[in-house]
Amino acid sequence: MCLALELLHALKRHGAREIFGIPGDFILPLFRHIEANGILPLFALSHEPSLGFAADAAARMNLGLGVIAVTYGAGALNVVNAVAGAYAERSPLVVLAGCPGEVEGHAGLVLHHQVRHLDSQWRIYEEITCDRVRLSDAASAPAQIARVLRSCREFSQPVLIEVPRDMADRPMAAVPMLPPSAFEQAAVDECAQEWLAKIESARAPVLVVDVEVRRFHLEAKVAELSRRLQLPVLTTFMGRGLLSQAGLDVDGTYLGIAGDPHVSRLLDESDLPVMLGAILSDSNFGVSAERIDFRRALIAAHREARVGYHVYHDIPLAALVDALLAQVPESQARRRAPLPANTQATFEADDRALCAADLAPALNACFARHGTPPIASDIGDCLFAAMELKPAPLVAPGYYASMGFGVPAGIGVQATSGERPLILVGDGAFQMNGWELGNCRRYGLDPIVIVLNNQSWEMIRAFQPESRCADLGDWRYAELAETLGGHGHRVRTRAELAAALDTAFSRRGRFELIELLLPPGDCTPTLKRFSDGIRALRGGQACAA
Ligand code: TPW
Ligand code: MG
Repeated sequence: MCLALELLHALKRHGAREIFGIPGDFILPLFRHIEANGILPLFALSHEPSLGFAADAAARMNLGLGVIAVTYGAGALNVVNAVAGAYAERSPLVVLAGCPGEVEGHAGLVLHHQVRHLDSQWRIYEEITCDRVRLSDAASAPAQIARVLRSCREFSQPVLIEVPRDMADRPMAAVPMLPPSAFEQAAVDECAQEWLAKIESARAPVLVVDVEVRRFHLEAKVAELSRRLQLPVLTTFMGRGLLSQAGLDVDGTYLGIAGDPHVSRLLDESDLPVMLGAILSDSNFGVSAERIDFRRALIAAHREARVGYHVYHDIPLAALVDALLAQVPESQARRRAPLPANTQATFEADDRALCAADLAPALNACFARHGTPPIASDIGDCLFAAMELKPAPLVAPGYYASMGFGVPAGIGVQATSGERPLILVGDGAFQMNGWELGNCRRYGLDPIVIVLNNQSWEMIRAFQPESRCADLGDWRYAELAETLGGHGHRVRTRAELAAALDTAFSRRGRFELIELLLPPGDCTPTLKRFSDGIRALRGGQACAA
């Protein structure tokens, strides 16, 4: 077979289900093969950043690989921010990027889409990928593709595969499936033993789970581990929704000063946080009034495991969880009762004007009637509203925090899983790429989209009230929905919101956009506590959102 077909088959074998792409002449030969044989269906969107967000969300959702196909330079560089987000938040994304063929690269002319050097694209991607290959030699390409796809899975981070324009049709051997990278089982066992001894002698150990637990398919095993160890379990902000499908009610999501004090106390007063797959970011832990001392924690993430001052290298999270399970006997004891959930599910559908605090109760009540969908959220107050929802599978840029994630991420979730998602997005983020919804009809996608229209970049206003640039005006997003092929609802009161949600959840076929008219200056109780808390922690100084 040819290089393009072998590459597509290899992607599928490694867990890809579809490709999000925008063509250009350097990648057109590959697109011909993508379209002709249907090994992986193609979802063409409108703007490259959206490809990255959609594929990233697809990877997070389906626990496989997200794939994008873009042209040289203008295409690949247009998606850098989304790939950077996937790198930071550990999402396995494969970037198939076109590049010049061998002959044209040496013809003495600079080529269109070339920045500085022919390999500027490659150099820029060095910073945001964990492995890379340029397929300029068909003989060595199968082994190199295999290595790169293994890196993508094992580090759960983006990789770059450059496909020179003249290589797609070259004959190539099949791509082998490499065994997992070697690690020392004895080191993993010793680490597990050391961890368990620490847990045994701790006064108040607490398990904290974050995104790598999902990335490496460990939710069921970690739920079982927490049952056997009888430990309280928290998710991080970034890990909200984890374990919600593993039959375990977690004690809550750690939001420090912005969260439920009972939940925060579990971690703030713990002498031994046991952190599985945790990103030690400010959004996860900077909200602690106690300034968590990570030297007293057990931390496993990014193929490392820490115990106090020392570090075990090359410890895959999955191997460590297996070793812990092997060393902890099955417990007959019932798991201790988790803290009661503080998600409000009663909602008075009256004629009072909406405020941001109404969104979560209205949605929780709606989920009770219609079932809980997977959720894709943007950054902004909508993500704080998501923290007030009943835990559900959630994809959101909780750490890297790029606006523009929500709408394409929802498209990615439905494209890959077939499940109808709920998308939460602010008006500012919707302005960036909300029109991607126009692609839904072609692909038979019908997400439910909630636009929080507070006519402002409210997060910016929360941190710097004097900034006039945060005023966005009223764009009447519900009317845009009709133009883009969906149904729009513009709601002002609680009764209107409840009715729009019921219609949206029971009608299928087109996307449903519910525009919530919220007063500028209003925000969810969680964002209020978060911004007040951050300001207090930083001694009243203004900070960037
Ligand atoms: C790509 C900085 C973080 S939140 C925010 C900005 C500008 C305002 C969001 O407005 P929106 O939501 O969507 O109306 P809300 O609830 O605050 O009103 N550029 C990028 N990403 C980020 N995070 C910013 C700027 C930012
Ligand atoms: Mg806004």
